[in-house]
Amino acid sequence: MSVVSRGFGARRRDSDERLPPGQYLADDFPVLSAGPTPRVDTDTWEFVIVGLDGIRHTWSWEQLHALPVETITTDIHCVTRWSKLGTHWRGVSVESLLEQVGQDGAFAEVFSYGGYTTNVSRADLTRGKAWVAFEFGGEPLAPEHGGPARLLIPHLYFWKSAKWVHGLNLRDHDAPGFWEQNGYNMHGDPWKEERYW
Ligand SMILES: Nc1nc2c(c(=O)[nH]1)N[C@H]1C(S)=C(S)[C@@H](COP(=O)(O)O)O[C@H]1N2
Ligand SMILES: [Mo]
Repeated sequence: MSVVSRGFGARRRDSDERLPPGQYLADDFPVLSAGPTPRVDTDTWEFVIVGLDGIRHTWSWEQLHALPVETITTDIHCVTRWSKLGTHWRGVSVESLLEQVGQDGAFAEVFSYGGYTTNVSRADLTRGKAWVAFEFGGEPLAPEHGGPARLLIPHLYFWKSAKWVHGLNLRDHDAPGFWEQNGYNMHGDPWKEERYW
C-alpha cells in the first residue's frame, strides 16, 4: 500500500514531482474496459509473436513462467487523468520474448483476447520498459484488470497496457489500434501530454 497523505509535506512534494502534467493521484484502482471481461483459461492461454515473415512463435502459460520473472515497482498514468504511484507487478519482459523470436519490425500491433488492439514501437517495448504481467500487488492479476496476463508499459499512458494480452504482430510501419483510431495519440507519453491527436 502506498497512501500519500497531504499532511506529509516531503512525501507530497515527492509525489507531485512524480505526477505528469494534468494528472491526479487515485487511491483506488479504477477499471477501464471498452467491452466485457473475457474469461481466459490458463490451460488454453498462449502468447503469440507473429514475425514479419508471418511465422507464429507461441508460449504456453507454463513456458512463459519458465522465463526469468521480474518484479516491477512503477507509477502508472491513465489518459483520463488518474495516476497510481509505486504499483507492484510481476511479469516477463517483452524484450526477452522478442529476443527468442529474433525478427525485425520497428513496430508492433498488440492484440488481446476480446479484440482490443493498440500500437507500440519496438523501442517502447524493449530495454526494460515493457512486460507481460500476471501479478499485481502480490496476487494473480484479477480478470477485470486484464488477468490472466496483460501488457505493462508504464512509461506510456495506460491504454497502451493491453489487458488480456494475446500477442504482438510485428510490423515495419506504425498503424493505429483501437483507441488510436478513435482519437488517441499514436505514442502516448504522459510527460509530453500526448493524449489525443
Ligand atoms: N483489452 C483491453 N485492454 C485495455 C483496455 C480495454 O478496454 N481492453 N483499456 C485500456 C485503458 S483505456 C486503460 S486506462 C487501462 C485500464 O486498466 P485497468 O482497468 O486495469 O485500470 O487498460 C487499457 N487496456
Ligand atoms: Mo485509459
